Amino acid sequence: MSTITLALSKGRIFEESLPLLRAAGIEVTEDPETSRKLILPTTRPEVRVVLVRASDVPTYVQHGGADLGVAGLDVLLEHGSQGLYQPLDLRIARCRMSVAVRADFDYASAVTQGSRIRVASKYVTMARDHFANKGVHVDLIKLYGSMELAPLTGLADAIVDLVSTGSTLRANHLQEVEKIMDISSRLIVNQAALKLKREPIRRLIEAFEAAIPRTATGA
Ligand code: PRT
Ligand code: MG
Repeated sequence: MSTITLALSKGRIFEESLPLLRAAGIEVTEDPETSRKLILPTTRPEVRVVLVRASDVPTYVQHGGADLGVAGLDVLLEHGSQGLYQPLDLRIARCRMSVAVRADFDYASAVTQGSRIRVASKYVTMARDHFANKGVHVDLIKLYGSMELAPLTGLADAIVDLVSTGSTLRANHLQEVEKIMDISSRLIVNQAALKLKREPIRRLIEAFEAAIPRTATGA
């Protein structure tokens, strides 16, 4: 029996993947918040979970360190998804990629055609594409966290960041002025594993698909 390795990141992706795993008959038998293990066994002897940073999930799956993984669309767009099979939108860890500015900043005037704006973000590729499509020149400042601070300190005019409840923006007196896109997590699969472990992977994909959360509107 071939082993199946699934890469997940701790936190919301791990938590929200559990019901999908359960639907596939997989229970993770150790809690990543209390265990120091990076390889977690499951109730299915041939299936194991490896815990990696959210932004490292595509790398693990691309190079075969894991057969499958769960990664946010933000991570996939920023990292690139070459050589990855993406069979499912799992509709978990949902949020949106947005532009935010200080409440006293006139965004509408700042993004007229041909203008110039300073934008700080962890998502420089997405930010560059977004403003290029609007015909706005952008000076990009790459940050690794605490993006909310950039407009407050004068480092940048705007940030491009993930928003879910909006409470982080509100707490820092920032305003969401434009949604770039909706974000959710995707199942990604290593291409070689898909060929070599075809049947077990196909069964997993089917079980996950049947358990994807649907909204009340069916959207
Ligand atoms: O935290 P770490 O540096 O280890 O890695 P990570 O931030 O990449 O991982 P994690 O687990 O925080 O996020 C994993 C994935 O969850 C992301 O790649 C997104 O696809 C998805 N996701 C869903 C989110 C959010 N919702 C979210 N709200 N990722 C980040 N956030 C941030 C947001 O940017 C804000 O700073 O959480 C903060 C709180 O958001 P509000 O709007 O609810 O206040
Ligand atoms: Mg985080």
